[in-house]
Formats: sequence, C-alpha cells, structure tokens
Amino acid sequence: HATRRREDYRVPEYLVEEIRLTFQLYAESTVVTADTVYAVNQQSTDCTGRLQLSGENMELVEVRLDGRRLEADEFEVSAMDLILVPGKDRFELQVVTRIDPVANTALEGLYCSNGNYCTQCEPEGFRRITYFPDRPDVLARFTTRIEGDRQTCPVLLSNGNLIESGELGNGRHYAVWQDPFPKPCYLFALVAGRLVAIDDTFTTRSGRDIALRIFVEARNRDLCDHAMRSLKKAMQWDEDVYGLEYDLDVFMIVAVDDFNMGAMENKGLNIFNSRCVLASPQSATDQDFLGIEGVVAHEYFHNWTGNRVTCRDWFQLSLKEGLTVFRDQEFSSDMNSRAVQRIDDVQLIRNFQFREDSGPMAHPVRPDAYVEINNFYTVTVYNKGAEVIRMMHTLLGAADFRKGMDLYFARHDGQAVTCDDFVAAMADASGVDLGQFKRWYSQAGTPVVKVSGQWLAEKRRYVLRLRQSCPATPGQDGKEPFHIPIAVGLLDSRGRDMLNGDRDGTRVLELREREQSFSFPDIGEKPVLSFLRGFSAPVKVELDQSREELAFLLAHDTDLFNRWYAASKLSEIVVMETVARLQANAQPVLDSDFVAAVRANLQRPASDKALLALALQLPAETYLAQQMDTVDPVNLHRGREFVRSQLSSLLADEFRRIYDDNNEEGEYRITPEAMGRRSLKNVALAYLMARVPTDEEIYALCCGQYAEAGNMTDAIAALSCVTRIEGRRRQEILHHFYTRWQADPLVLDKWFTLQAVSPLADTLAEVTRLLANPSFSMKNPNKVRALIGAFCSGNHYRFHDVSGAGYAFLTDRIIELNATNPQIAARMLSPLTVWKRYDPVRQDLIRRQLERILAVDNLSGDVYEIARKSLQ
Ligand code: B3K
Ligand code: ZN
Repeated sequence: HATRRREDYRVPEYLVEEIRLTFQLYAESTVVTADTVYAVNQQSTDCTGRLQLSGENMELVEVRLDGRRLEADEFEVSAMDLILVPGKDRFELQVVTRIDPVANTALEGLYCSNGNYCTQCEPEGFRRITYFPDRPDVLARFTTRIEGDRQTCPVLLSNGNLIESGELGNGRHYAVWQDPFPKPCYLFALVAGRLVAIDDTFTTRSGRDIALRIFVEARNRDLCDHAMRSLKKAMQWDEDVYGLEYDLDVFMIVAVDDFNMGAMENKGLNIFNSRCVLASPQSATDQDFLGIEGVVAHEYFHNWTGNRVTCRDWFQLSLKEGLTVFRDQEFSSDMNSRAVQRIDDVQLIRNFQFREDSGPMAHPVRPDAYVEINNFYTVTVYNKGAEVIRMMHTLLGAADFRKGMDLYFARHDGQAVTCDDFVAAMADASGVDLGQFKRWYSQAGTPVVKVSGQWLAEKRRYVLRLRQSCPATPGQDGKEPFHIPIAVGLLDSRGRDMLNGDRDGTRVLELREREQSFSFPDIGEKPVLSFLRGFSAPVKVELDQSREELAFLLAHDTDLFNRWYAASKLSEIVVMETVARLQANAQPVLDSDFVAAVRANLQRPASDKALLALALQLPAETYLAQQMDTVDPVNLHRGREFVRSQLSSLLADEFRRIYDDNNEEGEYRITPEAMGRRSLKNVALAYLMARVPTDEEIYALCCGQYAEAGNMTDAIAALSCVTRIEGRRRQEILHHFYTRWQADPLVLDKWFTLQAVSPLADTLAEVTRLLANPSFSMKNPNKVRALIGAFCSGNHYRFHDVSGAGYAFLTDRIIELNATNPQIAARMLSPLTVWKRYDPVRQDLIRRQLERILAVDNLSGDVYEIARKSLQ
C-alpha cells in the first residue's frame, strides 16, 4: 500500500489528443476497444520515452501501435499498469480489454445495477475500463460508440451529443456520442439499459434551447418532477449569480439504485444515486426534498467548477468540491431559508468535521499524502473546503468575490489547475492579500479562539481580546496563526445592535495574530457580545457567557444564526451538567432558568417556525461526546434523555399547544413556511412522546398522526417516536410500514434506519436479524448505510455498549465488505477511528477490532489506510 505525495507531482510525459472508445456490451464479458492518439507533452522535462498506463481488474486482449499488433515482449503488463516504449513522439495506440460488469461489486468502473449498465470513474475508475493515463491533468476529446442488445438496452448514453445510431442485426443496435469539450477521463460516463426519459427544456439567457432529460426505470417515472424543477432552478441561478451558462445541447441525469455516493458530475451525463433524484410527498420527507434540490444543483454547478476548470491532481480535490459545495449552499439559501440552511451546514461541520479534525484521519483541506484517494472525499475536503471559500467571500465581499470567479474562469477555462491558482485569481481580482489566508489549505485541525471582552465605562469603549491556537494533528505539530474573519455584533440592553454604520450591525474583524485586541469606541452601555455571527469561520470558540447572557441572545440577537447558537450552547451546558451529576451518582435536577428560557421561547410568537424547531432540539450525542474529556456513552445518553423527558413533562401544555396550532395539513407544499411548520409540529410531538412514562393519550395522538399522514415527513416523525418505545404496537406499526412500502427500496431504507437508531436494549439483536431481511442487501450501499451505518454512526449509545458487541458486529461487516466494496467498507470504519476518546475498557475493545481488521488477507488499500492510521 504505497503512499502518494503532493510534492511528487510531475507533469505528464504524454498527452492525449483524442480517444475513440467502442463498448461491445455483454453482461459478463464486455469488450472495450480504445483508440487513443498520444503526443509527447512539450512541457514535460522527464524524457523516459516510456508510456505508462494505469489499468486494474481486467483482461488485456491486445495492443496495437499505429496498427501493428505488439508481441508479448514489446510491453509489460502488471496488476496495475501497462508499460511500453512507443519510440515516437506522436502515435495511435489501440488497446482491447475485456471486463465483467456483473461481477463488479466495487461499483467503480463499468458495472451493472438492476440489470442496467453504468459507470463511475471518479477518481480512478476509468482504469477499470481500459489502460489509460488515469489522472485529471490529461484532458482528451472523447468519442464513444456503444453496442448493446436492443431488448435489454434500448437506451445507450454517453457524454456530449449523439452523432449517430442504428441497427446491427442479431437484435443489437449502437449509438455514437461525441463530447466536444476535452475532459479528464474521470468525467467519462456510459449508461445502457431499459430506462424511460422524462423530458423538459431550458432556454439559456443567450437564447439556446437545452434539452433536459432524466432517465429512470419505468416504475419511477412519476418521481422525477422535483429533480427536474431543481435542475431548472439551478441553471437559472448559475446564470443570475455567476453569469454561467450551460454549454452542451443536452443535459442528462440518470438514476441508479447501486451507487457508492450521492451523485457524479460526468460531463452532460450526471449519474445519480436514486436516493438523490426520486421523490413524491408520499414517499419522501422534507429533508429528502431539500437534499435532492441541493445535490442536483451541486452536480450541475460542477459543469463550470470541476469540469470546465478541473483539478491538476487529486490533492487539489477541494478546488472543485469546496467551491461547488459553497455554491450549492448559497443556491439552497436563496431557494429556501438562509438561516436554516446555515444552521444545517454548521451542524455538519460541528458534528462531523470537527470530529474528523481531532482524530487520526485529520488532514488539511488540501491533503499532502494519501494511500487511497477515495478516503479523502471527506467532510474536511468538502465542507471545511466550502467554509474556506465562504471566508474568502466574507473577506472580499460579494462583488469582489464575483470578480475573482470571473478572473478564475477567464484564466483557466479548459485547464487542470490547483487551489493556489484559485486563490491567486481571488487575490488578483480584489487586491486583497491572501498570503496568510492560504494556511487554511495547508494546516489541518480546528483553530480555537479564546475570547474575552471588557467594557470600559469611563472611556465608553468596548475591548475584545482574542487569542487563537490550533492543536497538533498527525504530522503537523506546530501551527502558524490563521487569518480568521470574525463577525461580531454588540447588543444593547433592549437587544438592539450598537455597531451602527456597519452592515446589519455586524463588524468583520480580521484576526491574524496569535493574540490581538479590537477596540470599539462610543459604546455607552455594557453590551452583550454576539460573537462569530453566521459562524464566519470554522473555529471552536472559548467564551464564558452566563446563562442569562445566552438566554438574552436566544431571545434578542438580530443574527438569526446566533440565536440558534445561543439556544444550542445553553442546552449543551444544561445537558453536560446533568451528565456530570449522573457520573457523580448524584440526583440530576433540571435548571429552572433553563426551563424558563425554553418556555419563553415557546410562548413568543414564532416568526420563523423552522428556526424555533431547530432551537428546541438538543445537541446530538455525537456532538456532545466531543465535549467530554473521556466519552461516557451511557451517562451521556441518560443525561440527554433526562433533560428531554423533564422538558416534556414541565412544558407539556406548551408543546401540546404548539402541536395543535401547527397540525393543520392542507395541500402538501414544500415551501420554507410549510416545512418549518411541519418541523415545529414534529419537534413538539417528539417532546410530548419523550415523557416517562408514556402518556396514553399522546401515544394515541402519535399513532393517529402515523395512520393519517398524507406525507412521509409526518409519517416518519410519528414512526420514529414509536420505535423508541418498547411494546406490541411498535411491532405492529413497523410491520404495517414494511408491508405498505415493501416495493420501494428508498422508503425501506428509512424503515431500516429507524430500527437501527432506536435506543432500546435489543437494538443490536434487531439489526442483526434485519441483515437477513429479504429487502436487505450487503451489495447495495444505500442499504448498508441505512442499517449498519445508521446503527454504528447514528446510535452512539447502543453502538458503544461496553460489552463490545457493537464493535465486533461492525468489524465483521467491514471484513465482509472489504472483499466486495472496499470504498464502503472504509467509510464504515469512521466510528472506530476515534477510540482514544473513550475509557480504557472501550479503548481496548476497539483496538482489538482494529487489529483484527489489519490482520485480514487481501485487505484493500481503502480499509488499510484508515485502520492503520487509527492505530498509530
Ligand atoms: N465528484 C463526485 C464524488 C466522487 C467520489 C468518488 N469516491 C460527487 C460530487 O462531489 O459531486
Ligand atoms: Zn462535488
């Protein structure tokens, strides 16, 4: 398992002028003929004369150089590459390979899903199709001819435009696609199968008509409207906000059931996990609708940020991913509620990215080394990467940021570039010095900002003292100070912003030193500090704020994000205090000021219901775990449940009123207001159901909501409450749901997940039984995530049972998946990586499982890298 390093980058010795591919599709034996025109790269200084092509998991049938078939001694072929010395500067190579799409359970390269053929080539899947320079800085024009059976594969698709099609006899037909834009091979795609198309059009601002087409299996025909609407909105938004138009005559999306991640931005032919396309109010929740809108937009936006301008090497992955996540977040903010979107995005950073940053897999946004690049499609590269872009947006302002984007495209359209190139465009367009800022790309770890504020009455001045530090991460001991934009507000006693003259009463401070003070003149009364508004930087804040101040911010902050933050901080303090009491064997009591603050929040007329719903939710156990020196899963769970059940009984009337006031469900809409109302109602229901012992009337109410729900959001909300409570009715309702949705694999994913995240004592036994359910399959990544992933990553309490049974269970599954789908196996490892945060007994149990994994024969590079780093 070799390590690859960013510093070892060399420009390619040969470039590709064009590649013509022919696929003769047969389920177990597809023949691929690749005719490729190579030419020596004038830029290259390595003159080895050797052409080294990557290739894995296929049979090499023959190689021809300018038409002449090469003898076996004229090339070298190994399990990973093909090497030959062409002896000329420009030549055409024909490579014929044979592959088995049906046996391909890794879902990388060409594979079959439900009898349909599809591909996944990013990052290094093209090398499972043919021998090729499988690296993103080799861009080529692709022409693809597909031959297949007309019955089983009426639809034959690839990138670009269809230039020819026809019959072949023997029941077979063909299609030829040509992509006019040179692209790296990771953007290549092929789809063939029995699919139906949903058609629409979009007219660009320059007046070109683009055909939009979503391909799905016939049974899913009616589930594409939302994805199509989302696509059109995304196309419009990219024109409006960035002046970016689509560039081919057709844009296609294909939905497949077996897919390792969410979706893939192949040029003109995006391939999606069906989970990120299909939706109806009956079968998808509000979260699903939002998720689909976001992913459809994300993949579409890649057409410019990723495809037209791509990455020089995979260390630069965040160049396209961080930027495209930022773009999809902004799109979703414009389409829905900006504050809710921000809170969701920040929760992801706090719950998962901070955890990654503090564990053995911590890496910079632009990593320096990897064993398996698939392991670096992480929350750090994607979501912290998006925060880095957002900070530049904050530092430059929207107008200069846009100038920077324009300059980036003007300079680099059609090129494969680096994160440095992106930052240079931003700096040059705006005149802002981003030299120090670039440390966000190179230094891993979450910076900590320690804050102290002082109001000097006699000087009418407020002084803020900030100190930054960043903990060591693997391979990076000392860190240089970051350039951090810190947005702050100061509120007077009536909750009004005092920093007038600043935008929205918010001032952006630029923290560059390890220690720096900022002074605010003309502050005539002691202000309440609203710090890090909108989460202006991905940092941890150490700031002693009293419960009174937090309650005040929760009630009055003009920054809606910080209102939520205050609520979440307040509940964190209260839950952690309860946990500490439980650990000390003391009787827990609920702080009455906290109850009063929550009550006030419930009684205030809710201007934004979605925000109120978010403020009412207690922080997740996975987040709270990070706040403990030694994680204590049992008391953590009990403490959090204690707070929930206490709030439930003390505020039963308020929750009931909120529930009743928001229970009117007319025609289903997915507007922000309607989603906000549903989420508030369902948070109230969850609190009502958290009462111990269960209130019979409430239980009936909950079952009634399940039975009468006209949409999946309400049905799942009710079902999720029921699955947390033992009893016969639980079984009946779960059985009812299963029977009702048996034919819909995406809805069944929810059914698996609800059982996996249940806090009940026999959850692991239930999860183990569900592995044998006929609707479950270890070959389908969605199912693996829905059941095994949900239990191990979403059920902190039961997974970390001190018997170690959860750890052994996960390890067995990882070993099984290692042999079929290494990417998914490696993903599943993440809850084991943070073992050092637990007590000695659990540490020992987890370490033994990690060692068991490392002892497996034929361990994939994917699993090896994460298990190895975890033990170091
Ligand atoms: N670019 C793809 C991710 C490919 C992941 C391969 N393990 C999806 C996306 O970010 O849009
Ligand atoms: Zn992406």
